[in-house]
Amino acid sequence: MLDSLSTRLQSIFDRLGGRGRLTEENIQEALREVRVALLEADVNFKVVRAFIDRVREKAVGQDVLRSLTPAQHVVKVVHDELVELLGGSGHRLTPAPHPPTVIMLIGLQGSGKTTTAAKLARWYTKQGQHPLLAAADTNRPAAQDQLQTLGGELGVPVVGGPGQTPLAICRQAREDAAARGLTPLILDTAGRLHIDEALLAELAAIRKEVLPHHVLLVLDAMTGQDAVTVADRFNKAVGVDAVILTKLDGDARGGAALSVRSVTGRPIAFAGIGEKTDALEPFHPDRLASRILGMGDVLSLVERAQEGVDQTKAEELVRKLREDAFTLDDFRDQLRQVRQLGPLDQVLGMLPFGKMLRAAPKDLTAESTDLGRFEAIIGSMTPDERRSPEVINGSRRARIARGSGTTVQDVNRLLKQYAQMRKMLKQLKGMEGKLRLPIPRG
Ligand SMILES: Nc1nc2c(ncn2[C@@H]2O[C@H](COP(=O)(O)OP(=O)(O)O)[C@@H](O)[C@H]2O)c(=O)[nH]1
Ligand SMILES: [Mg+2]
Repeated sequence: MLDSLSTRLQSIFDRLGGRGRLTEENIQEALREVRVALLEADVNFKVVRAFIDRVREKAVGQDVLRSLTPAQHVVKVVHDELVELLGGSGHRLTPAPHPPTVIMLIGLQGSGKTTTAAKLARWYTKQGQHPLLAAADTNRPAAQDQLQTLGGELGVPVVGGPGQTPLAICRQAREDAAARGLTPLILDTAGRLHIDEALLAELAAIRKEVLPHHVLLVLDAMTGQDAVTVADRFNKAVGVDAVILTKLDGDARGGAALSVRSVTGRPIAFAGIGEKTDALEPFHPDRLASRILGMGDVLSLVERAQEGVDQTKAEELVRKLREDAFTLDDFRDQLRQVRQLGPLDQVLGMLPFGKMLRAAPKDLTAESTDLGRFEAIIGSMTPDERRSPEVINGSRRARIARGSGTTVQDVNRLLKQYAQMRKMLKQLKGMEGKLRLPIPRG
């Protein structure tokens, strides 16, 4: 997520932190580099200018230079201004006083509306609600089928079929939702490759008649600066209450994410971070700012962990890491849990040291595919071997391989990866004290 911008900024601040004493000129120079990094990330130039001005005002003062850790101070100022730029405290969709809450998704073709409609349905289902999806994209024949399929997978009802106009589908859907006690109602509308007046008129008519509580513009983060122009047009013609940024998992340069709030004045409500229906997150400006600056997004990870991972196990793991008592049993649990959290790459991106881990030995990141084999291997070890893997000599390896239907090479590979993981965890522990807290929080 915004990887290249993130790498650039982190290297600028690493260099700044690496100089002993800072002069005002050092800071000015770093800010010039930040400016270039933002422009190259396709952030709107006016936004960049205002951003750098604000940071400069706060970061280039005697107070900063005299503080013990001027570089950290500068990072903190940049972090805080990034949070502001991304929308401050974030934006939540308030439920309507009388259900159904109606959410209308609009945006260009391919921006991710239909996928996002399904993601939202899943998200609200997880919150204990019973949503209804309306397939109001009659432009492409396959669009309604696409939503029907996704709704079917999620167990969420979908209304709207061929032969009805978009307006009729939305109107009918609203009545259905009220009658069946379903909320929120999520309207998936048609898009075009480019904005055209007919589309805007159709959407404006739906808005006027169906009166959605939240009109959400679905924006593809990969479109960079253009996204901002698109947002402006939709906002003027239809009215936009908030934005959902999709495809933040891709190598989006970040321009849209960082500009859209300040150019349109509309907050970002959710972020799409993958193609599957679970890849949607409420947008938290402070978390993304921390991620961009390499401070990790431990909070999002914890939230996911709470969804998928056994809490007591997680706590036990932390204790074991502290006591350096990480056994093969723990290794197996760990592999299982990591797999539940999502693709390893996404998970690592949320950790403060995720970037470093991503550079870790290749075969370690291939672990999820080996999971079944690993489970079998660990399963045919004795409890003793699992607790103290150093007792596993050559003949034991052969026995374990036979017992698990694998080869001695597989057993060796597992033991090697376990050793690597232990080593990495130890390093992490050692680094944490030094690197984890560059910024005083709050
Ligand atoms: N990687 C990624 N792909 C996405 C995301 N959201 C949507 N997509 C993909 O973008 C393409 C267009 O999505 P779709 O929902 O059909 O767009 P629509 O035309 O606006 O309805 C599909 O291939 C989706 O799988 C996202 O957050 N991340
Ligand atoms: Mg669609």
